[in-house]
Amino acid sequence: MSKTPDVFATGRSFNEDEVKGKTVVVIDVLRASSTIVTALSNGARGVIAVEDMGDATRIAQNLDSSSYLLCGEQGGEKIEGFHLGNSPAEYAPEVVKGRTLIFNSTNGSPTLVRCSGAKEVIIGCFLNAGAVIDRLRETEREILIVCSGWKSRLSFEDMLCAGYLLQQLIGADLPDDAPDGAQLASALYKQYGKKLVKSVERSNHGKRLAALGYATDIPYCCTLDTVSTVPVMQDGIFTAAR
Ligand code: 3SL
Repeated sequence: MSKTPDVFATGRSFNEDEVKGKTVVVIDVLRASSTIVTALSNGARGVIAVEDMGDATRIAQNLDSSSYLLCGEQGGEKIEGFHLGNSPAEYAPEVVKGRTLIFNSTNGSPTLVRCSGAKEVIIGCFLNAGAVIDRLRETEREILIVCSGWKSRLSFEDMLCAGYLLQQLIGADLPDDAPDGAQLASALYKQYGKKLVKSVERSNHGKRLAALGYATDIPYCCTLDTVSTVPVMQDGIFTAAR
């Protein structure tokens, strides 16, 4: 690893050229990155992230209907006509095994699409943080951590996860020349990392999800280092690297 990774606060706060030649970790703790990591760890064949529902249905038209599932959310709820929503609890092995998931969500999947020009795109969250760190330690490339955020705004839980990755990768104190985004994420994790679930429950999106009836997704998505699957993009499809 060459220098302290920068942290972009939202999926909109960068120019797509900025990711070129780099290893990019995309985070959407609540819930796209946690759901995709869970799905691949439970045997999904691959995940195609798309920008909108139109792209999802266009891709599906060219696939055998038994081979894929249309997945994702709008306003946190399953999209009408889709097979699955965006709760990781829906992505059990018996549901996803061997299937290609065509995945559309409000912030996570468009952010993945915006990062697709990077040399390497991987998906990170609290669940697979340890495995992501192991992979990042091996790269010589510049690393960027991209938080999906919420509709061009910063999300507390994504910045917190970025801070956790930095702490594991570099240590509790970053060098003085670390970029502001990294300093902020690191300071946030120092302040709130010990009360992860409670602080994420208090976040804007934590409250939104609880109001929609998905409160139990929050402690699940805040579980540290339980999954060894690292989704890595190749030819537009995320598959599981272990
Ligand atoms: O914005 C996203 O990509 C989603 O993860 C949001 S939600 O948690 O499904 O509401």
